[in-house]
Amino acid sequence: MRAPVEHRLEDYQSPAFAIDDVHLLFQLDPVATRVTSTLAMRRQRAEEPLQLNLENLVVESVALDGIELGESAWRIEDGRLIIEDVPERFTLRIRNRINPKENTALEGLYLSSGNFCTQCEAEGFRRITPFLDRPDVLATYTVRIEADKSAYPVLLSNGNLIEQGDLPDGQHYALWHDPWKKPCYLFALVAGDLQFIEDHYTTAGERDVTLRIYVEPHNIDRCEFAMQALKRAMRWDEERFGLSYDLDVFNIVAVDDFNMGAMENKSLNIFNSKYILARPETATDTDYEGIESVVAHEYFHNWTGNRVTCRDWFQLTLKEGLTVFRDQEFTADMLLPSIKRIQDVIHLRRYQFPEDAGPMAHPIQPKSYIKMDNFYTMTVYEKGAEVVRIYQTLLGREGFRKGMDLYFQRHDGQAVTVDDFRQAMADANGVDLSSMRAWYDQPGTPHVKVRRHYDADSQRLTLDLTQSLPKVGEGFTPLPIPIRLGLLDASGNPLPLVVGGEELGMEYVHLFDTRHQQLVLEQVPEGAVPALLRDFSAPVILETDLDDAEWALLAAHDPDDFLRWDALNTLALKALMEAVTAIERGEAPAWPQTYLDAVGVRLQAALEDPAWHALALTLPDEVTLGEQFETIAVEAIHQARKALQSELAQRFEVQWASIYDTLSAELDQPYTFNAEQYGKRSLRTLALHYLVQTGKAKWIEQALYHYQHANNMTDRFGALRALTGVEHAARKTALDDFYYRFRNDPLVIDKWFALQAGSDHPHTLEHVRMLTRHPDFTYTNPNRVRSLLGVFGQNRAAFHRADGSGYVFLADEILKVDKLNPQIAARLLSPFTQWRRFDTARQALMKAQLERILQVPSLSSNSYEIVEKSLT
Ligand code: 0A1
Ligand code: ZN
Repeated sequence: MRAPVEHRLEDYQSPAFAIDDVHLLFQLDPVATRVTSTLAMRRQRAEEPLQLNLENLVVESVALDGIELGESAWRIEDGRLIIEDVPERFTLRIRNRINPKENTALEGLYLSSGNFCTQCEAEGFRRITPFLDRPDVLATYTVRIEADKSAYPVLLSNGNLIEQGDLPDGQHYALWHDPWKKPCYLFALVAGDLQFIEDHYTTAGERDVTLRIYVEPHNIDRCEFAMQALKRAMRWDEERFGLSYDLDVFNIVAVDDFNMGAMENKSLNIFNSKYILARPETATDTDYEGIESVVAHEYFHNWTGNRVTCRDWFQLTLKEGLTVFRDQEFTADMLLPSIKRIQDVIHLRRYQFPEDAGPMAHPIQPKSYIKMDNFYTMTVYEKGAEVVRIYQTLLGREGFRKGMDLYFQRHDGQAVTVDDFRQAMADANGVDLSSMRAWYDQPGTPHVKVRRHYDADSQRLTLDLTQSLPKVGEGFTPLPIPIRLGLLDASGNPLPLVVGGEELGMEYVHLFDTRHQQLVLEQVPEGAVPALLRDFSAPVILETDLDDAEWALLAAHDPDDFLRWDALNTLALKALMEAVTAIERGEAPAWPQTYLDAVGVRLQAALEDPAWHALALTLPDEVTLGEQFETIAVEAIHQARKALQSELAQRFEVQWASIYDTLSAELDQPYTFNAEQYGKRSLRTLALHYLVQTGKAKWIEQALYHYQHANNMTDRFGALRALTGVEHAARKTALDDFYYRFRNDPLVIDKWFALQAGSDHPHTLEHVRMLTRHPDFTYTNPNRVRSLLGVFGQNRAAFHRADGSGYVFLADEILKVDKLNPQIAARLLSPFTQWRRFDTARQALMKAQLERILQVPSLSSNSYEIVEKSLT
């Protein structure tokens, strides 16, 4: 194996050549596509040879200013086409061949369901034609596509359609021109047998934009929701950020085989069909929510990513952190702001915190990489969004908007860095934000420790704040951490905050930006409780000295929806942690009365706010619970959570049943995806889960009835999920029925695979092994692979079986995937990266698999990077 090259931020050099204009001719053929590229180039640095990136393609000819170059004038070396001698300005014409059908990596030009499509981010364009494949080379593109007319009636690329027509031999062509300069990672091409739905949007500046969504013909009745979501996103971006669309057409294409969620190619977004297709009978509320936010996310990239792009890939969070923040704010406005924030925090703690504590931890601006694909991470995206949110928390919404306006004013049409973004925020508000740099340079989740000292005589409550960054250690640079706080009296009434004699209102944001600080709150009555980190104002782990009664007070009374949720969640976590310790000692868990009472109170009020209560009454997942311990006790954690679930089920059976019945009556209406129904369905499904957990036959039968009579996928799948956890004939009845009902619907069959892979049934490993041989399983479709193998890797009980058989199985499967699609294989490796967190026996078993994988001579550099970093 060739030693993989590490790319480092500190080595950045501006490009030696500019490409101002690109003409591409595609003569499409599944196994031998001919690409002719004509590049208008300009030297920017003296005495350097021209070096174009290339991968997996055959160069047939090279011509400079119209003159064919002999074989001695150019050479191919280490993934580069090198031409030693070129003038100041010149036109380069390259002809090359590619094989889309063989392209199972799904980067560059490939086939999905027989249609051509492309994926160029991050470095896929070099698999199409030799190029300066880097985001700081911006050019205008004109693209001519030629293909068989009957097989590929639709031909699409970026920008505007200039011309189309027929050619001899049943061929036809289309000519597209994109007037906006763009980096090659935003190039796209689609050719296939597709149908579209069309709609229009009129921008604030009166531009009429034609909107189309293209899908395979049998999916044409599932696009309407995505179209409406797109229009909502377009309006929202005008209202919130003053940003309008900048072309007359906006096209979306949905394909079944896609490595990620979707891609923001200029005016031709390509989507994983999972994030477009929806009908009530086939998509759950969660699917609808995902569609709305991904459609918005890709659309928002038109400004944050496309109009202003990244100088290099180390700046990825510049576009991704910012665009995730924007889609979070959008979804919050469309759904319910507090619900969205809680969901995002659950997600961050479940996926990003472990990444940030593990061997793949990296700053939101990584400093080096082997394969850029490996850095499309929860850290760059979700923690990156939290860091953008910090600007808004510090500057206020208006100040943040001013910063955004200045950012676009300064940098429209440029490829810039995260420092340019920070500077725009600072300059627009006349403040110094240089300390924010610390968030970009250091990995790891910061810890904030709070200790209280109350002096009754002076009525002062001193908060002793300490921050640390365990991942970096003693030498860390302090981070600016905004702490949004309030204060409640002993009966839960809000109190005004007084600091340094100044009255600051009922809530304020304290900027904690040193290692250690004391915050003295004045005029504080005895028994008052501080409410810290409202709205989760920073991505940190908070360690306080609050006792259970104080958490319960916050859970019952804090005005902040997030903090009330977090308080109850903290009580649940504490109860579960004690239970884990008890189980490890061989004792039965005892549940704290304060927690049980708090749950009882919530159940009384649940129907007043179903969406919030559905989140509040869901127990922390096993991974988040495991994060609380140095060593993850797989079995004890699993048992503790099961035990608490069944305790809450039995103790509150009457309440769950009443919630279930009331909501069933209220939900007896046609399905619509809206916040109200969403909340009610979530809570009703949760109630059903708890009822099934009682183990009583009547509730299992009820769940089966619920499954059979559902008029939408949310309810049907909710009931099915409840049933897959039980040992009862109803389990098989429902699973079989589900398969036959939806066997022709791949996105639903993905759910069927995922459900079995994630089940806590004792035989999950055997089921998953069998499912890899199921006729509907395939290693070439990323959604299917993720549904089965990705979900299995996240299944604590099944993957971490004590005998190590789960590890051997998954390692074998990853090696199969690695040969076909390295990006997906590298992602499947993620559960292995956590090996140091488990007991010594499991550590050894996991490590042995990592070492075995590393020995494979043909291992991809994607997988190599993950395995190698995990072992060192
Ligand atoms: N930029 C897209 C995500 C994306 C990233 C990489 C891809 O291939 C390696 C594909 C898509 C987004 O943020 O939506
Ligand atoms: Zn994105």
